[in-house]
Amino acid sequence: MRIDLVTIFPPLVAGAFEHSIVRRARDRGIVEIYVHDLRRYTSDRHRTVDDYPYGGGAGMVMKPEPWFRAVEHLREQGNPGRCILLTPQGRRLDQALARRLAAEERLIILCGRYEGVDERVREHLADVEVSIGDYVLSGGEPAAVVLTDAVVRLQPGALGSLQSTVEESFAEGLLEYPQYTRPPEFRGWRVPEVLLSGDHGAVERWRREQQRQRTRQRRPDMLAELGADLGDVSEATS
Ligand code: 9D3
Repeated sequence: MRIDLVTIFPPLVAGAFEHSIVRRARDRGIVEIYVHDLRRYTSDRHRTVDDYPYGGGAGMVMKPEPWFRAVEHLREQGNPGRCILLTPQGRRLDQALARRLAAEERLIILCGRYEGVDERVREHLADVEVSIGDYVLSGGEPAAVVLTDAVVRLQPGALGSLQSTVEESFAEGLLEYPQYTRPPEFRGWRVPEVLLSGDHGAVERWRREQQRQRTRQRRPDMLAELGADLGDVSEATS
């Protein structure tokens, strides 16, 4: 997979891809990631990327021309890919959307800034608008880091061991169980006895129960979704 990111702050995103799983996936040739400076695609002496909003109002709006020049230039090289505009008004990122984007050959990710991006960019350049959640960021760059991480780790071979993928998909839909490592007692807080017992069946049951309790207490919305999914399955098979 190839990912191109366009931003006025390349260093803000580039550093995030030089460590950990994304770094390893790049080193292994599983994913190619390129970060492009939007200002390279301006044509005036001051490399202007924003301007005053028509109709007035506070703040600046990002001009359309540099975005179109950047994406059209990138698309001259091979696969047109899917163009994603990161914006607070986009579709909320979840694991299902991450999976769908991870299946693309190529993504071109646009990071907006200022008060917004000229509407013609979302209408005529972006294929999809994505938000990472209901909180205010200063720009699309942190969202681009989040989206890229979610998509890269889904690429076949990106995770070290097959184990992690299997366990992850098995546990999907529930929160994680509590995890412990040595020492067995730390400042008087003991690791639950069942984990020290060596009884693998009991450990498995305890973890499942912890997952269910935790999910019920903290994320009842996830249980509702899981229930709906099971309903779908039994309807389909009955
Ligand atoms: C304070 C300005 N807001 C007035 C309605 C609008 C606004 C514009 C641009 C708010 C934030 C931003 C910058 N954020 C993003 O570009 C962004 C974002 C986000 O803020 N939250 C979650 N996901 C994303 S993706 C891009």
